[in-house]
Amino acid sequence: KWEPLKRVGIIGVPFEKGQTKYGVNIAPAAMRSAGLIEHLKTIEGLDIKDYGDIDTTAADADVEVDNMAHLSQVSACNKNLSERVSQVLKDGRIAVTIGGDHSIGVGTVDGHYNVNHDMILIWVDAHADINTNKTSGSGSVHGMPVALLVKELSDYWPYLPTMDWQVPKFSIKNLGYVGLRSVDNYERLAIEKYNIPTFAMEDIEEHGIRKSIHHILQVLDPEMNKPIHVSFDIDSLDSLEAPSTGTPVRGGLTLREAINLMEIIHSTGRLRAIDLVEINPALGDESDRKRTIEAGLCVLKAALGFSRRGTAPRGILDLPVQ
Ligand code: 6HN
Ligand code: MN
Ligand code: MN
Repeated sequence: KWEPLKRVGIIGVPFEKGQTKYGVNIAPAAMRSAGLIEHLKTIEGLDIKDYGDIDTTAADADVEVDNMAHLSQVSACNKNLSERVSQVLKDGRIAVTIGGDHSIGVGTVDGHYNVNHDMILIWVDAHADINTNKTSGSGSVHGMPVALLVKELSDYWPYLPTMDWQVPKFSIKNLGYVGLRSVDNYERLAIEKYNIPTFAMEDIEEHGIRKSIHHILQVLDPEMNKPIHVSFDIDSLDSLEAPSTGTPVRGGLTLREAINLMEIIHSTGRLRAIDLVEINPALGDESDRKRTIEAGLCVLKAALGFSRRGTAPRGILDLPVQ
């Protein structure tokens, strides 16, 4: 019943206020100048529309929430982003969002949920990003998007000025994790309390990436009938594969594992939104930057149907004769 969608919409989100390091905001421009669109065009039959960048220039309004930096700017960016993601999906396209730091997951998932209430969310990350302002050690919102999104945690937040547009409606029961290896104490408590299907690196060692993602999909959607949202933090990859990122952690996914993960998700035909976040081209040297951007491109291509086996020319049955 489900066939991979051949139409995609690209959204850039040059946003960095969910964390403290300069440079993650230039990733959409860096990805575009590295040939993002041209790379995706190598995928047979893919129809690509670029929706441009989200306006992320809101001034910092005077809102004070304890241990939560730049909330009003995070909020303004995500509100715009949520609307854009909904629009892309209503246009019948897969929403491909290039961040920006991971606080933008609030807007992408909110915008997706508003169109597809039955969506499931696969969070691919070294981190769980499920801190509240009470449990966070950093006060950076990029460590909090999952906790902001799920309705089960709404009682654990204070009133958040400027965030009235975002009523958490997504259920934590529709969330799974892949790639975790740096999880804070209360994040682990939340994973256990809500029994979130989680394949941390040691579980991936045990089962392999293929069984890991099949297991998550089986738990979240046994009928195999729900739209999939993948929020892919580039730091899920080992920092040797993707060094240019703000919170690198050694011992992560190989690029081969991440590509295979995305190939499997593509093959379901149910991928409707993918976020690629936390690439920071200002960190590391030229070779780090190039390697990280290339890794991101490989992940996106695999998600959108690029075949490592190659693709024969369409409608042609034989080699050309002399
Ligand atoms: N990311 N758990 C740490 C924190 O500050 O809450 C790290 C978060 C990293 C967030 O990589 O998207
Ligand atoms: Mn993250
Ligand atoms: Mn991360």
